[in-house]
Amino acid sequence: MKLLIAIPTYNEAENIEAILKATFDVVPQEVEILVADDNSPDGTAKIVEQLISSYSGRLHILNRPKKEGLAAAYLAAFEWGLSRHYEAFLEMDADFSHNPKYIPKMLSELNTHDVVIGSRNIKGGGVEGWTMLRNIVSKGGSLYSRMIFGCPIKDLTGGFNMLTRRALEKIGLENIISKGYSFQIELKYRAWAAGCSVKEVPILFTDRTLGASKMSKNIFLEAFINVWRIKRSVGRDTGVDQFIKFAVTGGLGTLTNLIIFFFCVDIFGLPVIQISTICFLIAVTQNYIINHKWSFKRDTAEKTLSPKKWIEFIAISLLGLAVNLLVLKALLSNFEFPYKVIAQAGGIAAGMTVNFIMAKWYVFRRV
Ligand SMILES: Nc1nc2c(ncn2[C@@H]2O[C@H](COP(=O)(O)OP(=O)(O)O)[C@@H](O)[C@H]2O)c(=O)[nH]1
Ligand SMILES: [Mg+2]
Repeated sequence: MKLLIAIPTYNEAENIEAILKATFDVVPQEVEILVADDNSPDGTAKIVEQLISSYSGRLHILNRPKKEGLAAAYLAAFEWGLSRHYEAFLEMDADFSHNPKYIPKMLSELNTHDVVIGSRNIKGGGVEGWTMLRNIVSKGGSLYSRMIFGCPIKDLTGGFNMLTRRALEKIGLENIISKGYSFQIELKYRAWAAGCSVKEVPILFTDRTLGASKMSKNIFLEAFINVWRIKRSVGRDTGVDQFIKFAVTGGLGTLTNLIIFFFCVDIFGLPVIQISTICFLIAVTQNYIINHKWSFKRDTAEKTLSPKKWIEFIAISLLGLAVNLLVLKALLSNFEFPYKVIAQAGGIAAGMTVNFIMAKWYVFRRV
């Protein structure tokens, strides 16, 4: 895949030459780099311009008149690449925080995914050289936005991300509202919300040794608030519609169960317990199929039905049943009910909620 590496720079004169060399050393021949410089006072752009001839067509520069923030630089770089022949894009810092050695592995994952994230927050990944505070800010930021978005990506704040042209088109760059660092969060969340398949690849992030970070308290606060604006702007619902569909599916399953039970037991006189078990399995299978194809269609990781997920779904259904019975028992032994069916309704509500959460976050979970 023809990859364009976009490197935004602001005062990276100390790093730029070395990072370009280190990157070109490890990537395939057809990979190119675009440096998007905001007229750095330290002359970063000059250095790049002098190197262009020695990389024979593989190095480009986008000179921007003034400092407009990370988001604007990346958006301009993406647009530059989209209007040319590139099929994939990589975001990367100029400061060696993102080790170019991970690029080939990320690129290979891009054959089967729309977005590949260099992730510090999964097994095998991590951060080196950061203060505890900076670590907490980054991890906390990822967790915070994950929770608000209801999105399972573990490293939402990171800036080492690869996206296909298709992913950028699905996101619709004109929709992006972030100006600063929340751009990284927004880009990934929008891609995921638009249905892109996302893969996290572990990376060891190393703090810069040269030059200064542009991260500040204001930038952090901006991101903190922006997460809510992004959520509103994307307008992805929080799962209420999924819950309703899930409940309808459960109702249909119960109906199927009762119909089969009626014919087998009441008409043909077959044994109650065995038939009831079979009815349960049939209803649960029906629920699995409808949930896969309808309630969680948006989220399902697998394109097709799978025996593994079917078994998982049976397991969570049994768990839901257990919760139902436990709550029923607890309610009956602790409270006085005029009708026991009220306690059963409570049990069903609890069981269904547990079931729904497990279905959404385990069985049908995407990523
Ligand atoms: N063009 C451009 N690049 C920027 C701007 N702010 C930061 N950068 C670059 O974006 C990358 C990430 O910034 P950095 O200071 O390393 O942030 P940190 O890694 O979060 O500490 C670096 O390559 C910076 O030079 C900006 O306003 N414009
Ligand atoms: Mg950096």
